[in-house]
Amino acid sequence: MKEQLEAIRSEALDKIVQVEDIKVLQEIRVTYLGKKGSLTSVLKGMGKLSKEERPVIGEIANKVRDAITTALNEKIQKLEEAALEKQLNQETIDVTLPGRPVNVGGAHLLTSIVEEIEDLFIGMGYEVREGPEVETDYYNFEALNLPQNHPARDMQDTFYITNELLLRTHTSPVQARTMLEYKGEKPFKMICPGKVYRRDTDDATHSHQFRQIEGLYVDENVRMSDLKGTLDKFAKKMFGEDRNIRLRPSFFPFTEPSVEMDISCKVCHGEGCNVCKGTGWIEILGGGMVHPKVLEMAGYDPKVYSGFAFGMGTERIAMLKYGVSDIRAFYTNDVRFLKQFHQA
Ligand code: 2U9
Repeated sequence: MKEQLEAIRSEALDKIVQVEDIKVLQEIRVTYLGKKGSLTSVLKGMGKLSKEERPVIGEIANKVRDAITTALNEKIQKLEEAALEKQLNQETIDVTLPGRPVNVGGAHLLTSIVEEIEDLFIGMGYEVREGPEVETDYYNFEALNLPQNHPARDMQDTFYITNELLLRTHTSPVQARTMLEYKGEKPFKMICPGKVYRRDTDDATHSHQFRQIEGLYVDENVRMSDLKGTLDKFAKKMFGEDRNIRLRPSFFPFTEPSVEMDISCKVCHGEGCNVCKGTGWIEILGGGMVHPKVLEMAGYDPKVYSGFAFGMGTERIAMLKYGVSDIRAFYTNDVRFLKQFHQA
């Protein structure tokens, strides 16, 4: 029996040394140590041994079982470690490899310009307001002192939807709505950026859809000098502290008196050159004191309140600031054009 046990030990250990597969090792465990395994069947025959032999053989059998178990466990552990090592090596990440570049977009130039102008006016106490692009004839024209038969109401200039509804031709109805909301009682400062629509033929300087930013300040004792100071601040912040402004008389139905504002040419500083067509000045926006009729229609007493208003084309501001010569570049979205204005 002793010889049998020794044979089992050496056969099992030989196999364990040779096998390189965990599954096969588990099968070896069953073959030698399982319920029907060869070691177990030898032990079953121990009943036939004498009293003296039994503990001796029992001890040998235990040693054989321990030797096989230890050899199996060690080999399985060794194979598992090797498998893990192999997997870790395969999954190694080289952190020194350069990353794949990610295409990062950026704000459209017009969006950036609007945000810049908003920040500037918010800093001067203005609120930013928006309103509908489909407007009523009343808010777009009537409330702004553009009565029936006024030439600006012409079908040639306005996209009418019905007799009463139209695509707004300016952002001024947002201001009319705000004044009505404040019921003729509250002084306020507001700007309203937004899209407007006009029946123009598109070319380098015209678009049937463009953007405006308009401003309105209503309070007691608002004067033309307040408008001039505000617009001077705007022009210098937007185009550079070395730029000057001038106001020229003009006409708008909703302001009286009305003005147009020029800034000094950045190329010739007022001397006259090609850029400013020899005048030394470039027109950038319009404005004026709110017409008493407009104040009155919106519920503000023109004897108590006065106000100034101004309006500018956002695209025009962007074109002048960045030297863009064709307004259509803003809408065709060629990334080569757009990318130039992305901040790093
Ligand atoms: C209310 C009262 C007055 C808004 C004004 C202008 C002058 C102006 C143009 C500039 C270029 C429009 O984009 S553009 O074609 N705008 O010159 N806008 S005053 O005046 C208002 C608005 C609302 C209640």
